[in-house]
Formats: sequence, C-alpha cells, structure tokens
Amino acid sequence: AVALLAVPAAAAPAAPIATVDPGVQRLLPRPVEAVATGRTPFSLTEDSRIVAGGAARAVADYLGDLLRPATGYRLPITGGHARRGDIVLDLGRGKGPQGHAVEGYRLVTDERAATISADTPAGLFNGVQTFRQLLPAWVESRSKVGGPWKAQAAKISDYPRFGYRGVMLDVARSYLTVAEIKRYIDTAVLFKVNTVHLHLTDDQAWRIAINPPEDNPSGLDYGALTRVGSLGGADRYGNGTPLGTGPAIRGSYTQRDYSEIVAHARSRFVTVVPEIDGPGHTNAALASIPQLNPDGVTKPMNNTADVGYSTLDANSPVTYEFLRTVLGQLAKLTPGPYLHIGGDEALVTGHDNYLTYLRKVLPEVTALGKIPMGWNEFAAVDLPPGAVIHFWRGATLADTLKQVARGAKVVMSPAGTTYLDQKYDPSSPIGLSWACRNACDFDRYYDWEPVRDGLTESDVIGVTGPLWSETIRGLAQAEWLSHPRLASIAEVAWTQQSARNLADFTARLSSLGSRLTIAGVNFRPSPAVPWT
Ligand code: TNX
Repeated sequence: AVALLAVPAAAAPAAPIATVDPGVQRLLPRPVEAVATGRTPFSLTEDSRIVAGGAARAVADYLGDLLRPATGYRLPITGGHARRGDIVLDLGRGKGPQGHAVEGYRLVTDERAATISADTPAGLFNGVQTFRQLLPAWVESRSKVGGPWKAQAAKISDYPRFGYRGVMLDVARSYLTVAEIKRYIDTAVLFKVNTVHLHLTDDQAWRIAINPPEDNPSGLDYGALTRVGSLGGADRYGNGTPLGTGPAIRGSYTQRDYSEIVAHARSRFVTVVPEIDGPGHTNAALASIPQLNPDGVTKPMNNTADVGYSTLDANSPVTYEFLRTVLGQLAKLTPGPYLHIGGDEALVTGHDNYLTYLRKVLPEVTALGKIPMGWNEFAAVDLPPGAVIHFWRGATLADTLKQVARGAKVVMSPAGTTYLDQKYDPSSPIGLSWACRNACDFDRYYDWEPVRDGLTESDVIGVTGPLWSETIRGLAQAEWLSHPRLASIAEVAWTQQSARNLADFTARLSSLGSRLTIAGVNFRPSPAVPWT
C-alpha cells in the first residue's frame, strides 16, 4: 500500500492517520510532500557509513554523533561512492526542491540507501531531522540499545514556509546554564526550529559580561553589570508572594560562554538573536552603573516580577555611550544578522523620550552591520528598511502596518497563541496566565494563522515562541512548558497553511512522547493526545 502525506486541496482536511503508523505519517513538522513508496525499508547496520564530502562534512559529523550512542555502530564518514545501507548526504546546486535552495531538501529511503539531497548544508540538516524521525524513537537513547534500525521506504520533498522559526529563552528572569541552553537547542532542532532569541537583560538581571572599552570617556564600570546586575532574577510577585522553586535563578555568561552557545547553535544551523532590552526593562543596568541614573545613584536591585517602572535616560549622552559599547561587543560576538533592542513596555519613559531613544539607537545597530529587531512598540518610529518588528500584541497594529509598508518585516509572537510561559490550564503548577487563560494546550498554539491583521505572506518572515521565565527554574521546567507547544509553533512556521490540520497534527504528536522520554526531555503529556 502507498500511504500519502501530500498537500491536500485547500478546503479538504488532511486525511486522518493511524496513531501508531511508523514512518512518514508521524513526521513533525508535516512535510510538503512525503510518500511511503512501499519498497523494502532502509536498514541502518553496523556496516553503514555516512557518505559526505566538502561542506556536507559538518552535517555528517552531527548525524554521526546523533546515531552512534544508541546504535553502537561506528558509522564512519567517508567520501566516494555509496554502498548498500549507507546514508548519503548529497550536497550541490539544484539537488534540493526547485525554488527552495536555502533550506529545502529531498530524502529517499529504501533498501539501497538513505539519501538526503540539498543545495545547502542547512537543507541537509533539515533532511537529517526528518530522517531521524523516520528511525525508531530508541535512536534518541544516549546509551546503546538493540535495533533493528529500520526507516520506512519513502520519498520526501520538503521546504519551509518561513525562514525564521524561533524560540525565545528569557535567561534574565531566571538563569539557564550554557549546558542547559545547548540541550534546549538540541531538542528544538528536532522540530526544525532555526532561531534562538536570548533575552539577556531585564529589570531583574543582566546576564552578559561586557568588557570596559579602551575608550571609556565616562569611566563606566561595565564589570558591575555581571558583578552586581547578574545577582538577581524574578523570585516573587510584586505583592511579595514567592515565585518559583528549583535551581538558582542567578548567573551570567562570560563572552566566551556566549560564543560557546553561538558556536553550538551554529553547528545546528541555528541563528542566535541577542536582545538587550531598553529603554524600559533596565533596572538591573541602573542598579549596576550609577552614571546611567539622572541622579548618579544606583537603583536597588529588584527581584519582583514587576516591570514597567524603569527607564534609561533618553536625554543623557551616557546612555548612548553605554549602548554603543554593549551593542558593539554583542555585534562582534554574534554572526547572525539580528540585534534585538527590546523596546517593550517603556511605561515611564514618556512618548517623546521613547522616540528620541529609538532614533538614536536604531542607527547604531545598522552602523554595526546588523538588522534591528524590536518588540512591536518600536514601530512607533520610522524603521530602517528590513528592520524586524517582533509582534506580540495588537495595540500598535497601525504602526506595524505603516512600517511594513515602508519595508519592515514581521516576526509573529501573538501572546495568546505563542507564549510558552503561559499555564496549560489552571492546574499547571508553573506558568503565568495573563496572555492565555484556561485552555492553552498545543491545540491553541497550533490552530492559528500567522499571516493576518492586514499583513501579507511576504511581510512575515517567521514565528517565535517566547519562553518568559518568571515562574521557571532550570531546564526541566523550561522543557515542561515548551513541549509539546513548541512543536505546534514550529509547524505553524514550517508547514504551508493549506497542509495544516489539527486532527492530523494531534495524531502525529502521539509518537513524540516516547521520543522525548527516551531523549530524557521533559514534556507535558496532554490528555488530548493518544500517546503511544
Ligand atoms: C510581557 S511580552 C513581557 C515580559 C514578561 C511577559 C510575561 C513582552 C514584550 N514583555 O516582560 O516576561 O509578559 O508573560
């Protein structure tokens, strides 16, 4: 029998699929075109090799590291011709689906080989994630387990709807170690997430080390940002009710730590987007460096979850001297194209000062060769072409549409359907509930269309799930709130709208639980999913 998982006609719902069916019918996100060919399955054996040359070698290294622990096979990486049972990474112009060179791939599995073809290493990497899901869930085991390691015989041609498929980690309200961030990324790429936004600074804490520059006219003590500013986090609500239990909320990243995160992300074709929030959400900076305050006196650190009470001084040259140093160092450490400058909830800045601030900071970012990104409030000023509006709520929709008409782009994070920090339902022990109340499971985060509100397909470059961390302590809690809702967001970002269907997605989720369990990744087993 030939099972079909192709794009259905726009009006027809996707064909229902069996929950335990292996192979193409469990792929997450759903591919553009995936056909089970009915041939003999591919078998990975102790004689299998990874055939890859040139720039495909980096992907081959990743794939080898992925498969060796569970299989116990050597899986040598080699050039030359493929033999029966090999995995082939075939990189070259025109190898991927036509018109989708940047990230598209083809995958063919049968008794002869598993062949992934793409125009770019990023495309190969996407194909590897699909191949990974065709193998039994036990392949996620970090220790050796028995096979057989068969992958259903299939033909797949696939590419993303959007190029920016993101998740945001708020490491300011609660710290995550470098190892935890790497682990989180390693799970996210399973769903073809390719962007990790790090919310590095906020009222509660400043997490990234900044070196004093050679030219330091105001003699600012940048070391205080981590010496003082990193010692906080959100540990109680404004009314004093304690918030969060688990590992320490404090910590910071040296520039070497940050580079290690960037390098790890890069090896998984993930772009890191650093955020330095301002002019609001800046109490930790104001508590570290006295000259940032109009009265020259540091503010006290504040570990409540409160926001909206702090601001940088838009009329002080020291503010811009400070930001030039900070953004300059981050730009150097960040190979990705974006610098996120926040801009949200500047409630005590005053409108004119807010505009002044942005009109000064935006050119600094472009002068560093980076694309400015900011929360949708920042669309209040004219943005440089290509700037990215990170849309989280509707209040400034008119500004967003105006800036889009002038060439800005949009990343969608509408709070009620993407905020990963929200409780699943009132029984969730952690999570907030201001953006999504009562029923905030994977279905709600799946069943929405990102191109809306007067935006067109080419205005939107992608989707991100923000994981704010006021209530989160450590990786296990971060994972619990993320999975399976991150899979929903990833499919919204990857899969064409016409191919998306909630019932079909729910059925495909059923096999994800065992995969995450074997991988040692925490998740919330939603009662609505027939977990297998
Ligand atoms: C709003 S969304 C915020 C964050 C909070 C979050 C909690 C946005 C741009 N700002 O400061 O952490 O709500 O859900």
